Order: sequence, then C-alpha cells, then structure tokens
Amino acid sequence: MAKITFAQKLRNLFSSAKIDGDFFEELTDLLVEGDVGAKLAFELTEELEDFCRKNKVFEQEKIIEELERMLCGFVNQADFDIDDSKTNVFMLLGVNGVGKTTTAAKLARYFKEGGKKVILAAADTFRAAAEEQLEMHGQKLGVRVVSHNHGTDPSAVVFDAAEAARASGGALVLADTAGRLHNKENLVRELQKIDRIACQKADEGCCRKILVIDGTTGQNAVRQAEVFNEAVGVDALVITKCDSTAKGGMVYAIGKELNIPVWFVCTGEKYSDLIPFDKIAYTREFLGR
Ligand SMILES: Nc1nc2c(ncn2[C@@H]2O[C@H](COP(=O)(O)OP(=O)(O)OP(=O)(O)O)[C@@H](O)[C@H]2O)c(=O)[nH]1
Ligand SMILES: [Mg+2]
Repeated sequence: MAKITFAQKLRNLFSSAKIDGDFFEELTDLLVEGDVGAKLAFELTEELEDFCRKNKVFEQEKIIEELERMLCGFVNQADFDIDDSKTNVFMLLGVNGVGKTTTAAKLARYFKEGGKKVILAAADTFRAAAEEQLEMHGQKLGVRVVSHNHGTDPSAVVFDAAEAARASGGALVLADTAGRLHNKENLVRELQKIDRIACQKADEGCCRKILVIDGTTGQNAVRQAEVFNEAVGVDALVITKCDSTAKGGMVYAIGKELNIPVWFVCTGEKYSDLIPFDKIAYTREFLGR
C-alpha cells in the first residue's frame, strides 16, 4: 500500500504528540482519512482513550499496539478449503472497473500453480470485448475459458462452466461477471439469477460469492458491500489496487458492519500481484508500522 501521506501522518502523530485530548482528536481525524468511517473512528478512539486512562498507558508504542489489536478484531481472513474433486463455483462480483476480470485471472494463476484444476467462466456477456479479455488471460495462463456469444444470458455461461467442471471430475470455476452499479435493480436481479444457477450446479458448500472492492474507493465500499450482500450474500472480499492511493481502512468498517472476511489483496496489475489477506500484516501496513 503506497499511502505515504496517510501512514506518514499516523507515524508522525505517534512519534511526536503528547498523549492528551488533542492526540485522540487528531487520531480520530486520521482514522477517518484512512477510510475507517466516522462512526468506527469515533468508537475506536473513545475505547482507546478509556483503555489508556484505566490502564495508565502513556507510551505511544503501547497505544498503537492496542489500536492494532482493536482493528484486527474487526476483520477476518477468509480461508476456503478448495477441493477440486468437487464442482466449485466462485463468482467475482463488483461495480464497474474495480478489477473483477484481472482478479479472476490472478486467482486462476494462483490456484493453478497450487495444483488445482481451474476453469474461467466469461459470465460478463455485457461489456464490449469482455469475453475476449478473459480468453486472452486464459490463453496466457493455460487455463480453459468457457464463454458464449456476446449479449447472451450470463447464467447459461455459469451453467456450462459448472457442467464442464463436473465432467472433468471437479474443478474450481472462477466466474467473471459484468460490473454493475449497486443501485440498478434489474442488474441486481440478473445477478440473483446467476447466483441461483451457480449454487444449484456447485456441490454443497462449494458456491462462493466474492465481492471485489477497489481499495481506493473509501467509504462507498461499505455501501457496495451492503447492497451485494443483501442481493446474493457475500462470502469474502478481494481488495484491489492496494498499490496505489488505497488507504485500506474500509475493511474494518465492512468487517464490523457485515462481518465479511477478506480473502486476497491485490497490489498491482501483474498476475503475481495477489496475496492472501493477513490481518496482522495488513493492519501494520495500514498503521504505517
Ligand atoms: N494498480 C492496479 N491496477 C489494477 C489492479 N487490479 C486491476 N487493476 C486495473 O484496473 C483496471 C480495471 O480492471 P478490470 O479487471 O478490467 O476491472 P473489471 O472490474 O473487470 O471492470 P469491468 O468489467 O469494466 O466492470 C485495469 O486497468 C486493471 O489493470 C490492482 O490491484 N492494482
Ligand atoms: Mg471485467
């Protein structure tokens, strides 16, 4: 996460300030700036101030440790045990341009390298050249891509990809879907249809909905998570673009409000820029430690 200014500001606060009311006020402002959201930022600093008063803690290092512990309490790491002798269907969801297709390709490479059988499903039949984009990735990675003609029903693509997985003795199907605004009802209904098919075709407990969130989005990410979660139920998040101006605090707000774990973090455009989420490492980086 290249959030120089934000992390630097936190470091500056923790290294120079006296621990008084101003310190906690400034910390609240910085947590808001870090995309934790105002509500959670206030709660965190209030709790932290209480903790310091009760335990007579005045050292910056102890305070930041406590803050780290508190933040870590809001997020979890998603850990899916993928058995590729079964039919697994993982759908990548999210609003336009967050990195769904790139993430599908990165995940395909990651699991292929981990020895799993992987199939990519081009279930974005809406955006121009979306199928070609996924096919290009499939060719580069040596991963099979199931795709239909442009403009056809995306649930039929998921249906066929799941059939292909079953016919080959099981596989992990990674389904790319069309970017949709979370406030467009018809697109949400379409997603519910794809979800119904995916869950019917996958083996029990092997259908997962992965919401891709652009790490630079800020608090709007919480709203996205709420809407997708309400529509189809979100099992885990992938946070992309953590290499740019992402501050990353929204994972704590989403974790607190919706209890959705984080699966992977993306740190660039290359296939290898995908790392399993580690809440301690992520939080340390968030706090600029
Ligand atoms: N820097 C950076 N860029 C990324 C990352 N992930 C994706 N991108 C870029 O973001 C842009 C959009 O990525 P896509 O994968 O096409 O996004 P999408 O969600 O499939 O987009 P739509 O299908 O149009 O909704 C591309 O230029 C990607 O290279 C990341 O982790 N870091
Ligand atoms: Mg796409």
